[in-house]
Amino acid sequence: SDNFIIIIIIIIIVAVCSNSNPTPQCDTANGWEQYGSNCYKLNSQLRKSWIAARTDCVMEGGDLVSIQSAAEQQYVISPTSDVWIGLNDLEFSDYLWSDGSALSHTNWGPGEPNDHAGRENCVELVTTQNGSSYWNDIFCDCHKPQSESTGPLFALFLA
Ligand SMILES: [Ca+2]
Ligand SMILES: [Ca+2]
Repeated sequence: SDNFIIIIIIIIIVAVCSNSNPTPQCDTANGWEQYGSNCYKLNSQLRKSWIAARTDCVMEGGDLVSIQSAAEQQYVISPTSDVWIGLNDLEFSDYLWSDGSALSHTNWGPGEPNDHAGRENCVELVTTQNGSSYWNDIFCDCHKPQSESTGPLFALFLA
């Protein structure tokens, strides 16, 4: 029975190893783009609340984007001025990413997050005219982006 246990252990190890492919297969035919070890997609749905935007991302197998570094923030520059990202403090007093990743990098605008009226619990990514960007906490039931002409939301596919 010692041999049996060893065989079981080998089977378990093989199963784990075969699952640890670090390279995602981004569904480029459906608009997903690879950057680093993640896949990203501009969601063309216009004017959604944070919850509705996140639901769209989850339905596609991803989540609202989490931004882990200045380099990733440079990649995630919005062509519009206001799109949702995954950061929120809906459930806890600390800000958390909706995909469960840790908050390791921040890009708050001056004076943000200010939790205006005590109910700014979701975060928008604002891109300025010169191409820089910052985060602002804002009401979750705002409909983002406000522009009627273009309106991508960024989503992160969890490979
Ligand atoms: Ca808040
Ligand atoms: Ca704010």
